[in-house]
Amino acid sequence: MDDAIMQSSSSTCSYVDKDHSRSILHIDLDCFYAQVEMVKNPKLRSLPLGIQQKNIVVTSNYEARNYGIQKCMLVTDALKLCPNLKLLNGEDLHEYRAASNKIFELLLCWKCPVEKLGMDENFIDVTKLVLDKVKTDNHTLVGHLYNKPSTDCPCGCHSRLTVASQIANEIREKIYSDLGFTTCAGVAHNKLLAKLICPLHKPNNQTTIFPEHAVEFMSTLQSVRSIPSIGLKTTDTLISHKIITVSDLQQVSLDVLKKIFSSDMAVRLKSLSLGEDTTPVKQSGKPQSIGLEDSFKTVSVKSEVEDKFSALLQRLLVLVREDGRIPVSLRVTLRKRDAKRLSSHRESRQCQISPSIFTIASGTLTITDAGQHKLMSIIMRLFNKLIDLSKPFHLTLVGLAFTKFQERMTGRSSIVNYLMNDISVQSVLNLQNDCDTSATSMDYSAASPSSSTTTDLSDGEVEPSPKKPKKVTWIAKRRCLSKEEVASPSKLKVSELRLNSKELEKVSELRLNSRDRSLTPRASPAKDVLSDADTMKDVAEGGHCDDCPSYVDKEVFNSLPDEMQQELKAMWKNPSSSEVARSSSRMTNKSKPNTILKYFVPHK
Ligand code: TTP
Ligand code: MG
Repeated sequence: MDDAIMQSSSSTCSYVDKDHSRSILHIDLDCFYAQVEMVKNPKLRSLPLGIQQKNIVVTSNYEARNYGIQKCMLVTDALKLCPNLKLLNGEDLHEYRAASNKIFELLLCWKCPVEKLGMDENFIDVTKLVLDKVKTDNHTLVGHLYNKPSTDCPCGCHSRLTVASQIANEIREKIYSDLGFTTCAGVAHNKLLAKLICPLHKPNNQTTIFPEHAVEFMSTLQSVRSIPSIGLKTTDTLISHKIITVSDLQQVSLDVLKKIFSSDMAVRLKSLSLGEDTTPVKQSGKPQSIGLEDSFKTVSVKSEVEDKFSALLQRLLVLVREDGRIPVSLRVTLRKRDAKRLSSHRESRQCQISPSIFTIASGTLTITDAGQHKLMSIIMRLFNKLIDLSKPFHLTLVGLAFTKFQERMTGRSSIVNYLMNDISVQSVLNLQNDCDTSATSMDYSAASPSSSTTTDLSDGEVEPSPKKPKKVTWIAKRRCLSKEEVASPSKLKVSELRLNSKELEKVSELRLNSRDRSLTPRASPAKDVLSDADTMKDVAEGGHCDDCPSYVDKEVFNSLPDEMQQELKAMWKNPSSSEVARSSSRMTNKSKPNTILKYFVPHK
């Protein structure tokens, strides 16, 4: 590296001034796919085992690693190193995903923020837990420590991280005893160091690093690419300026970096090189999209593409069922090979789909043959838009992903939130006969999840994004809705809630759209949504909860989440304070979005 752009990093010694208050764990499963197979079939443990995807060994157990087998090695090369290598096909990720979810759920038991990173890694912010425990007893560090401390840090981080190492050990033991998986853990005061220190003693071990050794540890990393948030493009730019190792990055002056990158980026790169990272552990929820891809040599015939999509769809539907949310958007991806240029590129198209393609049976998301047929026709329509079939085409990958979802159940505390998802869907339905043709030129950009994909709203499958209810958009789209598409499984909530006659009476001059209700998928006749006649009569018979008005169906009431029951009870006690009542009072204010008002349509 040029001397001219180097500077002494004396500031790197001032770790004492920095904030070390957090205690972060990074937990990584050992040889994950191979372990899943070994847990399933313990006889495999004593064999060198490789997990094969296409012609690559994506991972292997540590027995196989003793032969020099590395991740992502060609099968042919791996077999040269270890002719006895037992190979299992790992292209179906189903069981790996299931194991990953179980681990994540187990980690939630510690009641700390858990951030899932890929399938076999998780961050856990145990700061609060540590603060509770650090006051008691003397603590001994568990596992390895990256360098012995010369002096104690005045902020007390050594004690805290020592306690964190005990918690890491406790968590790892629990994962092993409950699920049978061995793990590695990194313990540090930030995510960057926890992740980077984690693999230092593999497998089945853990390492802690104190803040004072951050700079020195980072300087041991050979490539700037080792830093997780530095991608390929940034690496290339750094290398083009002869900044190759993390040590180079530590020493280059901030001014020089600012000439290459934006000011913020330069500061971030500098901080990372010194092992500084303030990003929080963000509690993970369900994934934003669920997708699968299949790559192959070349496919140039439409019927073959259809077969590939059909197989992919079957596997994707299994994942969606496990997830439990109702998909409302579907994306198709193709990788096209340009034979002349010897290059490939990806293209995607997506469209919104009706939640009514899916049904709920005994609380489980299901899809009928007709629904699958419908999805296949949507997929092939998107495919036709991506490919000009009048010309030859060569594909090397097809992908399918559900990219937006509608929650079926919410744990949210407000009854208004509970109704919100339905509101967005039902409003589309209710607008069926209320066309505003002037809205056809509306901007649909809100529906586009990313610039890399094309949102195609010209397809028949149109539903608004539940999170972004835009009335005008729905109006513009509603003409595309076919009859079978207008039912919404989410309306089950309405039927279960049974907004009753008394509530409806409060909503003078309004009625629930009976046509929509008759299309509710799961509802049994007994529990179906109210008919027009029902809306005007007291629906409840039989027992009633003590605090409920007589017209409330006790069974339905009891099936609601506790917080919602409480909210309803409070509302019945004091109607003026309730969300529903507040919503009711806004009945005539059409400009207010997301109120219960949208549930109802005025009599024509
Ligand atoms: P890793 O955590 O990188 O590897 P690992 O868990 O198998 O091994 P280690 O003990 O070193 O942590 O990846 C997790 C899983 O992801 C791995 O078991 C297989 C899969 N994987 C791929 O599918 N493709 C890849 O390129 C890599 C690196 C992993
Ligand atoms: Mg791993």
